[in-house]
Amino acid sequence: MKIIARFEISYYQILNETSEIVGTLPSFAKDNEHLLRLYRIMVLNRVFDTKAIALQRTGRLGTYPSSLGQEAVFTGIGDAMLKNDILVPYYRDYAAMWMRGIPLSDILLFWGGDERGNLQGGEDLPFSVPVGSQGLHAAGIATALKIRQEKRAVLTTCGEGATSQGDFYEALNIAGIWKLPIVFVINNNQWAISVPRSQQTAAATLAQKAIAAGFQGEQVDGNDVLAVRERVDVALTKAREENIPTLLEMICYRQCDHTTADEATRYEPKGVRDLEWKKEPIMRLRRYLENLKIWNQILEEQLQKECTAEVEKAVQAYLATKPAPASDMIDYLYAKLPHTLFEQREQIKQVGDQCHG
Ligand SMILES: Cc1ncc(C[n+]2csc(CCOP(=O)(O)OP(=O)(O)O)c2C)c(N)n1
Ligand SMILES: [Mg+2]
Repeated sequence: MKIIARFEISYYQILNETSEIVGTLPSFAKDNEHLLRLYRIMVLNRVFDTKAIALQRTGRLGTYPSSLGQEAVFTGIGDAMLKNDILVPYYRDYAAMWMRGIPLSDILLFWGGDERGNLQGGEDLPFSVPVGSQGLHAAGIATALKIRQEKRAVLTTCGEGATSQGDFYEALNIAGIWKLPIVFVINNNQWAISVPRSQQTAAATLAQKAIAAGFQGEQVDGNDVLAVRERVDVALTKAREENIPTLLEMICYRQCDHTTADEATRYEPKGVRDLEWKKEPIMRLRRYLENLKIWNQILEEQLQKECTAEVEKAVQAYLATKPAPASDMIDYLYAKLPHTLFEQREQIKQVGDQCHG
């Protein structure tokens, strides 16, 4: 017997739970303005989530999945991506979407649902509610970029539950064998609705799922925005420059119900959330900024006010938006409408016009 292959999975952390630097400080993190920008976006993300839940509870928004406790993952991703890269998200990546130009009011419109008398997904948004299928779409896009020899990367996200879906493995496999310019990010928030990570897979890490596909997987502290930003940047550069795919497993915790339609107290063991809260990303960075003497209570209050005003503006725009015509659900699917859908479109239009008329 001889060993013919060995594999290791690394875990990356830069800013630890008690806000101390424990890893090599990347150059972006030596720029105070950059650190403040990351902090502001995470706070905006949290204020937005709080408001969206309030809208749902008062009957003005459909079902909403919060990103509470996961802000560092999506902020780090949004910050590391270049404008030209392509994000193929799932459904909690609000910070990344916002940083890439999607207005907060559009995110609200997406989740608007029937409560607003609107149709779910009435806006032409580049995100939907996939669980694991988006990896294949992302691999397809990455294939196109490679064929066209464009120096751009695709980044796709999913939850840890999604990694049990067959499509996920197929996407990794093709990314490995075709050497695609792609980064897979798993937001491992420990829960897939009521299914805990421990019941999702017998594998020691989710990152190691990349090994079978022939490329590197690594774990990153998903509560550490510095580590997230750095590892995503490294992975995107490898994708863009060398067509090397990477899988990043971000370790964090879902500090909220799965969605507003869920009640986690029915299945979540008592005390775990509080324990995990000690690692949460926003206070962690805030303490670090305070230690650097570039943040204080006055600036915090000012930021909270600014974020509230920005979210309020988005809410007003959302509430003032007329419901999209029902025929939109056909109109934005094809460049040229297939003739078999003409009749159906007419019927939808008539019913829709009656509803909205
Ligand atoms: C193919 C498919 N199966 C099941 C669902 C129902 N569903 C929606 S979200 C979800 C849990 C996903 O958990 P995870 O991937 O960990 O992401 P998280 O919601 O925790 O961010 C499930 C099972 C779905 N939308 N699509
Ligand atoms: Mg999950």
